[in-house]
Amino acid sequence: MLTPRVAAIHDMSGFGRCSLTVAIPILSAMGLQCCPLPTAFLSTHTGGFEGFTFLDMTDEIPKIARHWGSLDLDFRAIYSGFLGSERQIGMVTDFIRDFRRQDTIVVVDPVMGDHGAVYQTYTPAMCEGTARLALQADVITPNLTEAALLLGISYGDLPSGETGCREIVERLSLDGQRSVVLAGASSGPELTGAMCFDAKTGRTEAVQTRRVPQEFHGTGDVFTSVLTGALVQGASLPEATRRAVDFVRACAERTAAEALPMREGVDFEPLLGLLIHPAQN
Ligand code: PXL
Repeated sequence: MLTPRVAAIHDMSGFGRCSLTVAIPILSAMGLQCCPLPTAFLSTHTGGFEGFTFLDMTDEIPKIARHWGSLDLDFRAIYSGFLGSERQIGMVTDFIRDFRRQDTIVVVDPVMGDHGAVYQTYTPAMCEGTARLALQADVITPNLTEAALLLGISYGDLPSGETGCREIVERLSLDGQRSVVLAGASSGPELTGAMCFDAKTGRTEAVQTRRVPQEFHGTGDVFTSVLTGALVQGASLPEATRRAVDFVRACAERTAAEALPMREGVDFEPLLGLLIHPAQN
């Protein structure tokens, strides 16, 4: 059987564990072929470092897409995340239009910010574009900051608690047309996880685990990479969300025990074995 392919449209940050340095190993461990389409190359991610380099790859994207098109590649998933410029929004939209087949799962992680703040390189026009790109998705995976931006409300005005998170995912579902997995949704003081609305069943479910009382960089990318991999493996949305929530918790527990600086991301590499697909052993 052909190893399923995932087109992963994210930046490559050389240090700090996020985007492609997370998506490639996670999808590979899950038995999937990750085909990276880099949006930018940075020396580090932008959260907590100063003086990072930023090589914009915008002009490469249509060339890569054209070459892949000439090879007739098909992808079981198209998974996009951090984008490098406003122009990339139209390019990623075109990529989805050109490569989407009947069984392709389109996951748009509407990466824009975290903890109530927008990332340094994300302009208001890029945030508007991200919302437009997210209209093409089968599944979106915002955190709370991104959910507020997509809803056009301020972070402080988000409805709170489990009921509030249910309301958020349902409002973001485009009348039930799009699945939404809200990352970082908490149903109680000792808990964290996600709230998911599944457009296939019309059901909203909280997927929770015990909270590790510390914040880490890059957990959104770890989360959505595992979720995407599990969906390609055939898991339902709530099952895929459970795998993602449990893996992020395992990473957070390990990283908290090692007291790594937040900006270095989660120490996920020694835990990749948890994701290995049984068929591969
Ligand atoms: O984890 C999201 C992300 C991805 N890529 C880059 C980032 C961030 C968040 O800060 O800076 C370059």
